[in-house]
Amino acid sequence: AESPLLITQDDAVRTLTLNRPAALNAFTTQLLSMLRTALDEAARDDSVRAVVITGAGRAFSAGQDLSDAMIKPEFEPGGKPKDIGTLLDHYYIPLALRVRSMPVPVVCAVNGVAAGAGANFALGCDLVIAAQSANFIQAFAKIGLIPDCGGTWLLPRLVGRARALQLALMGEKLSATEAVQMGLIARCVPDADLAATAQAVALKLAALPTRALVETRRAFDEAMSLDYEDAMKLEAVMQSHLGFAADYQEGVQAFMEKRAPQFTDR
Ligand code: T3D
Repeated sequence: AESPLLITQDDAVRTLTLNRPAALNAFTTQLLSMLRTALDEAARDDSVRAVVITGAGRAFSAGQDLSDAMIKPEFEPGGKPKDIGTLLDHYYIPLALRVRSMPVPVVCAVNGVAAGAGANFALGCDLVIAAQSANFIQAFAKIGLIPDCGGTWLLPRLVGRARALQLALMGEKLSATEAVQMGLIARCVPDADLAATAQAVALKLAALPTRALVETRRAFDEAMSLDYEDAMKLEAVMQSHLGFAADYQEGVQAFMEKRAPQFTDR
């Protein structure tokens, strides 16, 4: 059988494609493990300067595979429902943190529906670009759960409490266009252009000073829990380090010499 995760590389861009199209790329524990391993490998590989995550077929991901053995409640007498908390602790949390700590930028190309953990996994990536026909569904409430895979943290921060509650409680389909208008995602493009746009964006990111991009993500995340002054103090500490790095020297020198910079830090 074909692998549930396809891994390809074009130039400095590593692309990970969720590949269980018949189940709308729902996450099994196997797929979650493979995704995390693939991200670990990309993180270790210096030839990789940007990652694209996308899905095969008509969906990005329908979230947790509700038929996967680990979570299927057993209703036989004496059978116990499996603990979803354990599933989150062992699979979803490390995966989401892996994305958030990648040493290179991560672009999510949402090619179709992104539901439940599939939506929130996508929203945790650095840049989310959706196909026009894609949509986002906070499907959790419909099956008696709360938004997970970072949803409770991400949604109110991305769109504010009122809209976050609207999305999470109603669990309605949100089109890619509405998602852009709401500020949930950065960009939406015609379906036919999605793959090429994601690749072009990733290539552009790959040519930029990687360390500065990753430190920007980290500064934004850390500033969430800081006051104005402390955020600026953190900026000063991070800027101090970046100011001694080769990329800064190259960036300034290239500017002065009116040539394209060649960034190498990662
Ligand atoms: O225990 C836990 O849940 C742990 C925590 C998990 C976090 C979560 O992710 S909870 C949310 C889980 N996801 C959902 O509740 C979404 C379920 N899926 C849907 O609501 C719909 O499939 C969609 C709205 C995403 C798409 O609808 P539609 O009509 O375009 O497609 P479909 O016919 O429903 O699905 C196509 C196939 O994919 C179908 O299989 P079949 O009948 O052709 O053999 C369907 O069963 C399968 N599929 C879709 N979603 C899942 C799935 N199989 C397993 N798990 C899924 N989540």
